Amino acid sequence: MTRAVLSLGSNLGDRLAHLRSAVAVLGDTVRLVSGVYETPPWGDPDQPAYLNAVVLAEDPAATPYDWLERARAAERAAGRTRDPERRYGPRTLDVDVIAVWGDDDQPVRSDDPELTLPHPRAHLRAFVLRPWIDIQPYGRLPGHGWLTDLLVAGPVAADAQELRPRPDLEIESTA
Ligand code: PH2
Ligand code: MG
Ligand code: MG
Repeated sequence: MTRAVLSLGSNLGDRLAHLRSAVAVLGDTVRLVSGVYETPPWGDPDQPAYLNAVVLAEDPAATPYDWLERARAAERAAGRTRDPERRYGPRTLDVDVIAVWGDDDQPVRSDDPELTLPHPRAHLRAFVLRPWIDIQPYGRLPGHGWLTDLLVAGPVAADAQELRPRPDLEIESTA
């Protein structure tokens, strides 16, 4: 299995540092990193705003579960704790596996509740679609079509208006 799109989100503590640490944990598998967006909390409004970004990573040896394990390792490294009462509550770092493509370039499909692929709600999340478009303007979400179409569809379009690009915050410094 080769390519994965991962979504990063943080709304507790040093949010940018948490996004950066996720990219550091993913290490040399990282191929492209999106810009950073400040986004209103989705699902549970009683929490601080998020910083969100998306990463394209590649590793010829990685299975889909390896990507999940790496995502969890990055969350642990950022001191992530889970509140079972609050599924959409605040977090230092959330790393979600959005989609994975195999050697044949075909998208992996999985119904495993631990790792559903493609991510079952990605097409509804402006905070995933918008940064993803930064790095893959002609990208498609398997099963749903062009990212650019999804971003202007229905309720997502309204959320997209609320995202704020943060060009002052760079995950990967070129300095
Ligand atoms: N993640 C959540 C719940 N709500 N809202 C925004 N804006 N960004 C997120 O990454 C996010 C959220 C659960 O993972
Ligand atoms: Mg999430
Ligand atoms: Mg998650």
